Amino acid sequence: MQGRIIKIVSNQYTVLFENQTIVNCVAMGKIRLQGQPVVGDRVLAEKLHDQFGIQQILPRQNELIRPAIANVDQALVVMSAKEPDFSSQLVDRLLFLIQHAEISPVLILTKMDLVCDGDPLYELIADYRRSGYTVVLCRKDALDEELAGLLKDKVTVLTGQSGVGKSTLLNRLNPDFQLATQQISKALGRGKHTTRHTELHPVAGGWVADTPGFSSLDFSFLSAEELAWSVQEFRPYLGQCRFRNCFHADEPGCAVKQAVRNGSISSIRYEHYLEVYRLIKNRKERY
Ligand SMILES: Nc1nc2c(ncn2[C@@H]2O[C@H](COP(=O)(O)OP(=O)(O)OP(=O)(O)O)[C@@H](O)[C@H]2O)c(=O)[nH]1
Ligand SMILES: [Mg+2]
Ligand SMILES: [Zn+2]
Repeated sequence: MQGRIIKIVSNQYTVLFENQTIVNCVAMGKIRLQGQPVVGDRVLAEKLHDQFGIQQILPRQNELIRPAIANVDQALVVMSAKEPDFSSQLVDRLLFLIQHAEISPVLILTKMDLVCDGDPLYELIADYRRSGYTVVLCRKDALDEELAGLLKDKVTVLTGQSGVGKSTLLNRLNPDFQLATQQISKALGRGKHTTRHTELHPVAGGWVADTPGFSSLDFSFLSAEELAWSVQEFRPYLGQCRFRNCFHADEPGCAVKQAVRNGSISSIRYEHYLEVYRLIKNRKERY
């Protein structure tokens, strides 16, 4: 039987089969050769005695490392306007990692009820929209119709820092949910991350993975070449630089820098690219 892993808790794999039944499975020893199964994996499973065993992980269409998930149609970069403060540096770093995985990103701004008209944040929002990103604004006590429309018939992963309101969004979209959110867990005296595991939930006619918020991002597996390719806005200009191995930093005749100068590429995104580029370069120099 073929299915998709929708939840993993220690050695228990919850699989949604093609006939829409949801069954707890164990992983057979031989699939360890294929690496660790992750949420979103398409798998083949068989009934053995009284339980189902996952026999094979089918090839992944795409995958993210943190949160660990495979085969998603899109990733929502969830960032709060306030509490924690909006950081376009963090958003851009997430965008680079998501685009590196060839997943399409959508930017979701939560807690817009905490922002006044005329806040400088609106300039940043306009900058993302000019760059071609879809930006959805969300607030407490509002209908999220636009967001619901984006989720229909798709598999979506939520990514973003702890406390930005990922679980709150899903609870609002589906009032049947009772996903734990930060206030509740504070009362329980738990640690910083309220959501403890990645899980796909049926929401608004699609499947959405709530994930634990991250506390740091990892660029250690990315080369400088891969980074430049991970900036969506650079792609039309790559290959037009004077030097074939241009990193769009100090080189003359750089088509990317020219596009930044004439406003076709956001200078904010370019600065954030340069920061990560230097991180990667300095890491190399240390070895
Ligand atoms: N004012 C306001 N508060 C919000 C909004 N969305 C979420 N919050 C609050 O933000 C806090 C954190 O929300 P969570 O949904 O737990 O955040 P999370 O992203 O799931 O956090 P982790 O599970 O730790 O990654 C909660 O106290 C929410 O009530 C919003 O739109 N407006
Ligand atoms: Mg959560
Ligand atoms: Zn260049």
